[in-house]
Amino acid sequence: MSQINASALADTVRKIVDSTPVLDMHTHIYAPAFGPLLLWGIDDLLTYHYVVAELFRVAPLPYEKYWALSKADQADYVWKHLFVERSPVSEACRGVLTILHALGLDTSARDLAALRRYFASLTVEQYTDRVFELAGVSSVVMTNDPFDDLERPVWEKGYPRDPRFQAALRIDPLLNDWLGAARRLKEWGYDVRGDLGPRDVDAVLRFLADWVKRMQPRYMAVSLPPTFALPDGSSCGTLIEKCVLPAARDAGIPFATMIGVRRAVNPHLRLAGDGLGRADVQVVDRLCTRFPDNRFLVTMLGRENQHELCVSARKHSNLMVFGCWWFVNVPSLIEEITRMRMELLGLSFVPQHSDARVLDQIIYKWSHSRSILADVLADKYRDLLDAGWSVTEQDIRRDVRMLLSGNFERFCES
Ligand code: HDL
Ligand code: ZN
Repeated sequence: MSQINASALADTVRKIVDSTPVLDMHTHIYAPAFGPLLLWGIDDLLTYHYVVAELFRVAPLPYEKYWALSKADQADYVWKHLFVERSPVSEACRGVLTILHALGLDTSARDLAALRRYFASLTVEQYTDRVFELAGVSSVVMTNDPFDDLERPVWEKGYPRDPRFQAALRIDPLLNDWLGAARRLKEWGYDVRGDLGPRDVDAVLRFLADWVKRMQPRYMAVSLPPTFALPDGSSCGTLIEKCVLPAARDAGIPFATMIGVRRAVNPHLRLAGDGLGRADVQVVDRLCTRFPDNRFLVTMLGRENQHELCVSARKHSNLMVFGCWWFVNVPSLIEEITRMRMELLGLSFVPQHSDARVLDQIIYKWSHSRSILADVLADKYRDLLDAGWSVTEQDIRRDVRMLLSGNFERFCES
C-alpha cells in the first residue's frame, strides 16, 4: 500500500474517519422494543435536557408553567426562544440543525410544522435504520437500569435482541441510594436487611449475577459524585469492593465509573438540573492498584480532571479512559482533550461516546466528533511525516478502527 503524502493527508484521514463504523459505547437510547423509552424526532430533540437548560436562561416562563405544557408546546417554546429569536449557536442547538440537514430537510425555512410532518411520516423501525446509516454507527451500548420501573418489565418478559443495541448494567440506585435499593431488592425476593452484612453481600452478588445473565451487559456502570472516595466506609464503597468488583470480575466485564456529577444542582430544571464538580483522580489510581484483576472504564466530567486522568491511564493498563462526557462534549474541549490524550496515551483510549438520549442525536454527536478527531489525527500523522516516517492508508484505517471500536471491544474482552 503506497504511503500518503502530506498534501493528501487531511482528506485521506477525513475520508477514513467518516467511513469507519463506530461502536458507541455509552448512550441512553433504547431498541425500538422498549417502546416509549426510545425517544426520537423533532419534539424530543427540541426538549432534550441540554437544550432545556439553555432555554431557561433566556425565556420568561416559570419552571412549573413550562413543565405543565405538552411536549409539542414545550418544543414550540424552545423553537421560538432558541432558534427563531436568537441564532442556535450552542452545541446542543446546533446539533438539532446538523441532524435535520443530514436528513436532507430544509432548516433555512425555519418551518417547525413542516419538520413535524416529516417525522410523522416515519415508523420508528424505518427511522432507526436511517439514523444508524447516516450516523455511521454499527451499534450502541444502552444504559439499562433494573431499578427503572418502565424498563425492568421488558427485560423480565424478554425481547428479541437487536445486535445494534448492546446492554450495560447501570447500578446508580444500588450504589448511590443503598437503603432505597435494599427495599426494592427485598420486594423482588432478595434476602437483604440493609446492614450490608454477609447476608446482604450475598444477596447483592446474586442480584448482579441475575441481571448479568438476563442482560448480557458489555460492562457494569455507575455515575458518581465529585466527592467519590474509596475506601470511605460508605455503603457505596462497601458495595463496590464486596459486590460490584467481584461480580464484574466473575462475569469477565469491566466496571465503568463516570465521576464528577453533582445531581440536582437546580431541581427545578429536572433532568437538566445536574452540575459538575472537580473530583479526586487518586481514587481511580487506588481502584486500579487494589483491584488488578478488574478492568476500569473511566470518564470524568470536569475539564480540570482530564489531564490527571490521562496520567493515571499511563500508570494502569487496566484503566481505559473514554469519551468527552456531557459538559466537556463541546468542540473546543473535545479537541483539547483528544489532543492531550493522543499525546500522552498514543492510540490507547476511547475518544468519544455520544451519550445520546434521543435516537437522532447519534447523527450530530458523531458528525461533530469525527470532524475533530480527523483534524487531530491528521496533525499527528503530519508530525510523523515530518520525522521521516511513512504513513499508509492501511495504517490509518487500522488506527481509526482502534479508536472508534477496537479499543473498547478489546478492553471488554481482554
Ligand atoms: O449519568 C449519565 O449517564 C449522564 O450521561 C446523564 O445521563 C446525563 O443526564 C446525560 O444525559 N448526559 O449527557
Ligand atoms: Zn450518560
